[in-house]
Amino acid sequence: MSLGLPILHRSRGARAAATAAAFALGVAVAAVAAEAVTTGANPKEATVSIDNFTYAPVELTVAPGTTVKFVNHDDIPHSVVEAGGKFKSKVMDTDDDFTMTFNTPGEVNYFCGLHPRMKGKVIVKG
Ligand SMILES: [Cu+2]
Repeated sequence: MSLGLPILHRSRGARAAATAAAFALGVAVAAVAAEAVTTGANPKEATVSIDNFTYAPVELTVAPGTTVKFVNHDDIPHSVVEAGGKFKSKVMDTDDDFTMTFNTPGEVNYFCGLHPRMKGKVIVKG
């Protein structure tokens, strides 16, 4: 009987380890699946439209590595200026666009250099 207990302990430990491994594997598979969705038909591209002095969507959430195209549909020139000065588009006339790739997770706040009340945000989430 003194031999039985250690064996029982070992099998319990092995089962716990197997469960932990299966869980870890499940998480890994889920992560790969999510990645596949992001990189599938539309390989990490998104668009922000500028219409009637408004960026749309005003808050855009993207995966790291996404290239965002800002397109000015207004009859008025606009631009895209990162709040911390990290990037700045030229002044975009009607139908002009500006592209920027967002690699670092975090929030990027921007505004229009010509109309500083126009504000938008890109949220980069891994
Ligand atoms: Cu503007």
